[in-house]
Amino acid sequence: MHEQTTTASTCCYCGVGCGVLIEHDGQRILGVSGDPQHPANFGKLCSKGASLHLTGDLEARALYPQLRLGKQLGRTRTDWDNALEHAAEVFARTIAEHGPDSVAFYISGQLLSEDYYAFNKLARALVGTNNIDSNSRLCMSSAVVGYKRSLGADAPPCSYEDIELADTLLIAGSNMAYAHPILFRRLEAAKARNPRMKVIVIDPRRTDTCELADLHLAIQPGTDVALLHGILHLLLEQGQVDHAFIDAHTEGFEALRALSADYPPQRVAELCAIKVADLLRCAQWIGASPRLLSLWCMGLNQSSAGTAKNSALINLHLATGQIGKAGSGPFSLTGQPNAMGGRETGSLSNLLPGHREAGNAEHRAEVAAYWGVEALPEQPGLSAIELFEAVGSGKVKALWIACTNPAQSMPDQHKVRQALSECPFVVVQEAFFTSETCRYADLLLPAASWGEKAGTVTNSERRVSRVRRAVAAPGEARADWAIACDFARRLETRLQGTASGRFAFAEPEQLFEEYKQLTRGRDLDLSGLGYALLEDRGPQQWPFPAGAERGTPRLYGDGRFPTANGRARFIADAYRPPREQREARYPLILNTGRLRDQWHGMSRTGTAARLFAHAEEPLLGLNPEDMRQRHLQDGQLARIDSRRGTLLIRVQSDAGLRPGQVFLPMHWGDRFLKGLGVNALTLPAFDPLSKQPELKHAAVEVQAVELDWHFHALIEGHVQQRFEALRPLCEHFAHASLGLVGRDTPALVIRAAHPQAPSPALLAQLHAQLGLNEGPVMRYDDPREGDGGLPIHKRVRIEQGRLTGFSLSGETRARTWLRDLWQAATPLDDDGGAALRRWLLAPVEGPPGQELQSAGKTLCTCMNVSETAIRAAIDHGCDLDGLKQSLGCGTQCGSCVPEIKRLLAPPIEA
Ligand SMILES: Nc1nc2c(c(=O)[nH]1)N[C@H]1C(S)=C(S)[C@@H](COP(=O)(O)OP(=O)(O)OC[C@H]3O[C@@H](n4cnc5c(=O)[nH]c(N)nc54)[C@H](O)[C@@H]3O)O[C@H]1N2
Ligand SMILES: Nc1nc2c(c(=O)[nH]1)N[C@H]1C(S)=C(S)[C@@H](COP(=O)(O)OP(=O)(O)OC[C@H]3O[C@@H](n4cnc5c(=O)[nH]c(N)nc54)[C@H](O)[C@@H]3O)O[C@H]1N2
Ligand code: SF4
Ligand SMILES: [Mo]
Repeated sequence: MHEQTTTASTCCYCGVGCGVLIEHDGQRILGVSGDPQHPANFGKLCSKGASLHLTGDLEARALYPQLRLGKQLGRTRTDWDNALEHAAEVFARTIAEHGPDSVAFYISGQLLSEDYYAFNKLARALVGTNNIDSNSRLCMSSAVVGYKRSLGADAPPCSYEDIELADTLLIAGSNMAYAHPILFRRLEAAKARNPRMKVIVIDPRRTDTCELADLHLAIQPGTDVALLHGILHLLLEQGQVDHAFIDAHTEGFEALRALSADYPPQRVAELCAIKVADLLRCAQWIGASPRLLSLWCMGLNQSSAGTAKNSALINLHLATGQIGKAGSGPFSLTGQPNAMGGRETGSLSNLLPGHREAGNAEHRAEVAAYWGVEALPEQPGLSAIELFEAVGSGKVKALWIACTNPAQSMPDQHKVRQALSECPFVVVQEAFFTSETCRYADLLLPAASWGEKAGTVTNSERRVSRVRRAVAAPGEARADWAIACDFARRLETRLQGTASGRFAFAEPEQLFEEYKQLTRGRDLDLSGLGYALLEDRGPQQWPFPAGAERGTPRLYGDGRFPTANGRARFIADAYRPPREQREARYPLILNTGRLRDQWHGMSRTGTAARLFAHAEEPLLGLNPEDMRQRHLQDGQLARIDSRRGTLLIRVQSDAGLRPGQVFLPMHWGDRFLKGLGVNALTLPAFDPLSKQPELKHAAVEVQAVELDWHFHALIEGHVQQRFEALRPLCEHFAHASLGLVGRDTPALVIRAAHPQAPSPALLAQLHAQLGLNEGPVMRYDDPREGDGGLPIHKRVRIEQGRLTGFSLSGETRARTWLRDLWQAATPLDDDGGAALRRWLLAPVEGPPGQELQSAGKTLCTCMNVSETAIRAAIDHGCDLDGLKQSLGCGTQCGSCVPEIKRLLAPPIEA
């Protein structure tokens, strides 16, 4: 018997960095709840955080090192010793033959600071390359450049409590209702307390975040710089800039003033396709606001003008003196749980630990001296897009990937996949063997994951929190820092003859202690922090220099900025349109982003059936008018093409999208959806300064496809095993998607479509893998060939009097009804059941007179309340409180509240 106990840690999803209490018995994680003591969330969790204990199915975990010795061979299990000796041998040989820049590391904002530090030291001090970049390149690098250019250092100057203290909030390119839900809850509460608070949302789409907006500027995608300069133009005209602040604390205003003259309201309204009146109102609120806070995320960063967008937004704060005060400032929201830690430890190719620059000789010398090496490499390192290009062209011959899934998340997948398959040696350090990138691993190293590893992370408000270990890692999985250090020691021996002791870390705390000294005296000074202090006093905001009593909630209150002359800088970048424009062949613009309940490539969230209830399969959203023009119906299959790739996917009309724009969630890669996922379509163009790719703007076309043969199946139990067995079969079909459904008992759902029916052998294989070929299975087989019809095959599995699986091939009308029978566990062995049984194999949507109960999507994941039930209650006159009381929806994590509000008061479309 193991005692049940609780370990405090931090959520492993978004950059809000909520504190979680992990309930466990030392072996298994049994539950999670919000940590009431944690200053990010004060006990609350969103739908993802609250279901952490339901994710991470062991059957999907990488458990043992696996190695293959030839690209044509399969990987076989090996031990750590052999795995890391082999890796050290290949890296040492490659470095000896082709130099240190022939190897590269591609790491992640989901690593802990200790992991990050270990990898950095390994790449720069031991290998001698700056080829170490992270997925933060796809995420935060425009914000990094934005802050540094404008303010002198990469530091978001605000605190979460500023959300509560602001009078006007400018939310630009952030769907925080989905992506930073707990901050959105804080904003909801603050606005409820202070109805005079104004919320302005700048987003081409109408998102759930717009539920709080007093003004939604649905700008043409990519036109933010024009809009922000246009606002400044109006502020100047209205005399609403703070000249005293500008004179005392900034430089470069004249050039910006001159530039902003080019952005008069009429021109800006046209460029952005918004009303002049809305632009005026926006500028009016901003100019009159005593406290202006702006929040932004990927709508600004993921752009070929990402740094210009960041700078243009920061310009507004400098021009109005809205920085360094409570309730004001430019506050970039970080995406991943430790995107900030990556920036601090120097984990982009152009950075060094302690907010230093790899291109700065003095900085290199400081770090080299601290690490006890002669020098650090001068040659600039490759950024993510360039790095994969160099892999593709053969310049990089050994690649180490940790905690990121580039075969899903990088743009232009065809090229990325090509590069990965041709690279002589790919190491993938992963917690889940299921990720798309694992397929390309010559060496797969199993990593410990959330709940199993210890260290620190920094959230969006510069707050350092402890991540603690609750249970042991499964199989032979090891912590990321430990893998990096073990490899480093072996590589050192091969490169230098002996191990220097530079990687002799036994505990993550030792890494933290070593790393923090590199921040001493720098803007992010962490030298006063330590595990013991974090233990005693809880999470702390940097800077926290040695001897400090407390952390620093707000920066720049004295108007001094960490630039050479202490002044912040106005940046005058003109508006440039996005790289790819509409044209006759590709008349639509593809926007991509997050859903509420999925996380990136779904390696973790994709193991929890509950998290599919809000969005069961990936749907391409189009404006109703674009649907009509293309003769598309909701749920129909369509083909989306860009210059780089194609995807077959179902479409859905979405009045929140303006004509000419389409939206695809970023989550479904080729594991859950046949094809190379959303990034088959996107382009690798990037911002010239931040090198962040333009993931939100690709020219595409969408057209209906008619596929005659359709297949729909559901099977309960062993979902991961079945998934692995069924996924390869999907390659035979033009379209296929897989997902999970259910709450207590998960089931696998598979949908496929093809121009013609599959061979009997293939169908038999499908049925075998679904467990529908033998046992208590009802069958219907109609060969109907010759009269233009397709053969029809149906299977229904009934165990202990209830339906536990079914497949419909060639004719799928009953799919929703059968799903309902499964979901409701309707008894099929009593009298009523006998009446239903007759209809199970019939070519009907359900028995006559039977009203389809289909719940549709689940809005409230916590209380399991469907959209259908909520609509019905609204029809009976319920308001939000009534819904909460009668159905319980929205009473737990609150993530569904914006969507419920939308049902209560549908927006009036212009
Ligand atoms: N549920 C969930 N939450 C997450 C994540 C997740 O995978 N799932 N991932 C985390 C990570 S790593 C990140 S980086 C964050 C991302 O968080 P967000 O950036 O908030 O999320 P996205 O959906 O990527 O994009 C935000 C919005 O940008 C808009 N947009 C597109 N183009 C433009 C434009 O040109 N201008 C403007 N102003 N807006 C535009 C999109 O319509 C979209 O609504 O989320 C974090 N939180
Ligand atoms: N089209 C489009 N593409 C995008 C975006 C977009 O908005 N649109 N957003 C971009 C952004 S902002 C981001 S941040 C990226 C995210 O893209 P990725 O970094 O590829 O996303 P994840 O799926 O979170 O990958 C993390 C991987 O690490 C594994 N893992 C989890 N825990 C651990 C651990 O403790 N150790 C190790 N070693 N592995 C672990 C997970 O199983 C998972 O496979 O996607 C980018 N790509
Ligand atoms: S908002 Fe949700 S996903 Fe983000 S840290 Fe908090 S609980 Fe985790
Ligand atoms: Mo991100």
